[in-house]
Amino acid sequence: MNEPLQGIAACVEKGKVDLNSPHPAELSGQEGADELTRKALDEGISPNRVLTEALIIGMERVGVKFRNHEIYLPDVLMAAKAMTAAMKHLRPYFKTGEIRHKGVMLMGTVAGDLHDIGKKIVAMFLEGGGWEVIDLGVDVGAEKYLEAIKKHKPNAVGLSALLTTTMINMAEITGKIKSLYPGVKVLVGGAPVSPEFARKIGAHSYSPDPQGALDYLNSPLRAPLRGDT
Ligand code: B1M
Repeated sequence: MNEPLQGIAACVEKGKVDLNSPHPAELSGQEGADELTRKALDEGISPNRVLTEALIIGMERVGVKFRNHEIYLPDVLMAAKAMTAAMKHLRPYFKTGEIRHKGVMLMGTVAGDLHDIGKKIVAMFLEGGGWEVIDLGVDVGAEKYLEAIKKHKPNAVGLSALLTTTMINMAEITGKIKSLYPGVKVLVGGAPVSPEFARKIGAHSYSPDPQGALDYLNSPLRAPLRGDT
């Protein structure tokens, strides 16, 4: 990997947003993901290389460390912030078609549930992994998912729930999506959700964390439920 790309990947991994950001202390006073991404593009490095050889690599490292409990939620949030700062320079190239997303993913927290922090983190990971993510917000019922599928024609839909009383709503939403749009994959997650529950409601995949959701999307949409033997 060339030096500017290595620098950007390291900024995402360490959550170094820009020159003025005090975090992490060891990079204080140095340029962050924001400035390094702008410079890389100005030097003629293709936006696609910045995405695939720097941002995605940085976020992958974060995902693996988070899964292995080597880093914690605040570190992930800082990494996502750094990635967002870099992504703002890449957005125009997505619009011109110069870089293409791997696919489209709809994300929402299911009906009755207002918890959105985890869902947003998953969305940021997927975006950092090269997917276009359309976030439908919280308290999303079957009808809203179905309308959005019709409009955006996603490859996959992600359902998040944090309450034992709302995770049951995943069953109806999953059933309707599968019967009306059999080509669309349904991924479920959130603290109370388990592989057994996901299997019971017929979801295509379950992941306890953002990296697992990304791995599933990147695995030609054929991965078995995590937890399967
Ligand atoms: Co709520 N709340 N809350 N709450 N709240 C919990 C979830 C609870 C466990 C607290 C407790 O009692 N110990 C409990 C649920 C109990 C249960 O159902 N068994 C609870 C309750 C009861 C409630 C209310 C009912 C309280 C009340 O009013 N009496 C109420 C419900 C409101 C509603 O939704 N209708 C309520 C309200 C709230 C706040 C609004 C105050 C706030 C939410 C703010 C917001 O999101 N904007 C809140 C919060 C913050 C929490 C806790 C403290 C933290 C949740 C969180 O953000 N975790 C939580 C207790 C706890 O977890 N310690 C709690 C951090 C987040 C990064 O993790 O969301 O798990 P998480 O997401 C992870 C993974 O699960 C996974 O990846 C994420 C990143 O690692 N993941 C996916 C998530 N979605 C995924 C989807 C995927 C794949 C992976 O694929 C599609």
